[in-house]
Amino acid sequence: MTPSPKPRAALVGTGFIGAVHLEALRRLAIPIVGVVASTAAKAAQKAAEWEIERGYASYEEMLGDDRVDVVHITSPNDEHFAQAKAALLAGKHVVCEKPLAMSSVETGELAELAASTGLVAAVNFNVRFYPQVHDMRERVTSGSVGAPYLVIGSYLQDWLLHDTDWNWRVESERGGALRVVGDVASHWFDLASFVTGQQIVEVMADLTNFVPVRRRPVGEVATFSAASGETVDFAVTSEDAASILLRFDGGARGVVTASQVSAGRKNAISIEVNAAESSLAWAGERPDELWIGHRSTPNELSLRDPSLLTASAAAIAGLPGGHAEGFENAFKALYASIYADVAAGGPSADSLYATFADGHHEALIVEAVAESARTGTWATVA
Ligand code: SOE
Repeated sequence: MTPSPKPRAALVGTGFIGAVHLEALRRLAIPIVGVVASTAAKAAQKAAEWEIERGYASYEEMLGDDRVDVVHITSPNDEHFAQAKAALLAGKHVVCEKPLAMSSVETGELAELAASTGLVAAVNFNVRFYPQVHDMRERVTSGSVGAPYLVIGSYLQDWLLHDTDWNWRVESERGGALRVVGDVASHWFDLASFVTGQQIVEVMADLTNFVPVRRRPVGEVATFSAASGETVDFAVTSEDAASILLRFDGGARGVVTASQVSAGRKNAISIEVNAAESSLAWAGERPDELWIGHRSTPNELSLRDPSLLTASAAAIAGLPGGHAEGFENAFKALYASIYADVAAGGPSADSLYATFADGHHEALIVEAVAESARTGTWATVA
C-alpha cells in the first residue's frame, strides 16, 4: 500500500463507544472527515453536535469519499461483517469494534480478505493498551516471572441486572447468540492470550440466564443508559453469566467468570497470572496498579510510572507517574499504534493491537464456549 501522509478517519456509529473512538482520535489530532449513523438525519445532527465536517446520508456515501483512509466501525454487532468487508473492498483501513462479526464463517472471510489486501485491519480490543497490561505481558513473555501456571479472572458488570434494563445486545439477532461471552468475556480471552502469549485451545463452559424475560422499551436505549416509557415482554435467549474453564496451548490452565448482572460491579475486568516464580494481578478499575506476588519476599504494588515500567509499557504511557490514566487513554494508545501502521501503509510484523486474525480466533473461542455449554463437555477451539 502507498503510505498515507496524514490518515483521515470516518466514524460509523454514534453510541457510547463511538463517542469514545471520536475523543481518542481527536486527542491524537487525527482528522475525522465524516460520520455515519443509523439514519441520515441522525448523522447530520451528530456531525453538527461534534463539529465533524460531514454527516453521510449512508454507509455507501462514506465509502465513496476518497478522503477517508480509515473506517471506525462502532455500529451494532450484526452490521460489522458487511461494513468491514465493504470497507476493505473499497481500499480503506478498518478499526472494527468487537465482536468482529456474528460467526466464525464471517470472521474467517474477513481475516482472509484483510490479509489479501495488505490493509490495516484491527479489532478494538482496547484492554491490551493499558500500560500495566503491556507491562504484565512483557514480564510474562520475557520469562521473568517463570512459566505461567494459572490464569484466573473475571469480567463483571451490573448494567443489565434488572428486568427493566435493556440494550440491543439482548436481542440475539443484533448482539449475537452469546451476549456476555461475546460482549465482555471476549475482552478477557483476548487479554489472557495477550499477557501470556498463549492461545486458548479448549474450553468447558457453564452459561446461565437469571433474567429470562425482560421488559423491552418500545424505543431505542443507548448502552449503559436507563430505559423508560412503554415496554413489551421479551423472552431472552442469551446468557446473563458464564463460568468457563480454559486450557492454553503453552500448558497454562485458566478460569474466568463473566456477568452483566453482578450488582455493584460496573465494568470490572480483572486478571491474575500465577507463574512458576511469581504472580501478577491487574484490574481495569484500578488500571495504574500492578500487583506482584512473591513466595519468599514481600509482595509489591507497582504504580504506573513510565520511568519504572518495562520498555513496551513505558512506550504507550501517556502521562508521568501519579497522573491517573484510564479507559480513554487505552483507546488513545491503541489508535496511536494502529495509525502508525496506517501511516506506514500497512500492518507491521511487531504491532501489538488485535488484528482481524485475532478477531477470528475470538469467534472460534466463543463458538467453542457455546458448544461446550450445549454438550456439557470440554470443547476444542477449532
Ligand atoms: C458493554 O458491555 C460494553 O460497552 C462492552 O461492549 C465494551 O466492549 C466494554 O468495554 C464496556 O462494556
